[in-house]
Amino acid sequence: MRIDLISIFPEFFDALDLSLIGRAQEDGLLDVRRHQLRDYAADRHRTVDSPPAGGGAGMVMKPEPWALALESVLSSRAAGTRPTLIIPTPSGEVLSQSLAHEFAAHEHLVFAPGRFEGIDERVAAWAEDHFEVRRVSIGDYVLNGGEAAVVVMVEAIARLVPGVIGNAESLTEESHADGLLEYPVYTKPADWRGLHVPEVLLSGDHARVSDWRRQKSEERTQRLRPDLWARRA
Ligand code: JFT
Repeated sequence: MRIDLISIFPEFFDALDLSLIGRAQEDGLLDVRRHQLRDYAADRHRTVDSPPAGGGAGMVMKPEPWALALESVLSSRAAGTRPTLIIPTPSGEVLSQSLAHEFAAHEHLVFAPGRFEGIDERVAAWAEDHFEVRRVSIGDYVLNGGEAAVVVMVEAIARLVPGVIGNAESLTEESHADGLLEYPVYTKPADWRGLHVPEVLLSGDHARVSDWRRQKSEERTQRLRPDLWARRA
């Protein structure tokens, strides 16, 4: 999978070189490319923002640097392909595990995280001619810009690309895969500071263990996430 990240803070994405996603890049499963939006500005001050049309507080991102940066990505894409452009915005569709799965099946994702009061709306309109454009939010709280949201989205999506997670079982057993929360987990020692690992987990009876885990997952989901329980698979 190819991933392009365009931002005035490309260093924000250094965290993606760590751990699982970093290994997947070394293994050639992921090709992550960062771009400095200011490299596509027209003036010597490398200006990317401008006052909002209609007035009001703050600044808005100018459309032309975005178009030039996106055109540069398009010129380096696989011939005849239509990449998906993901624009983080508080007003987008909210990221879910099923949306992450959908994006993980795409061959080329381009992320356009902005700053200030947002990106001139015409960038998304113009991009429709070249990309599948998606406006996505990571949840109902306010960030100062799209970069932190992109780190979250890339981590959620990239780990679903075949081969990125070595043990495919850990994908099917995890939280949200079946609409249930995780069961509690323990390790050695069996008695730690007077707190004990549940006896069933030491029994060696795999059927009892899996029944217990399913029961704990269901209890937790009903108690902590009645919204998930109502819509479970
Ligand atoms: C916030 C954001 C997401 C997501 C992109 C851009 C500017 C600051 C801002 C905040 C409130 C209203 C602008 C962004 C997000 C989320 C994404 C931008 N801002 N207007 N905030 N919260 N879940 N994705 Cl561009």
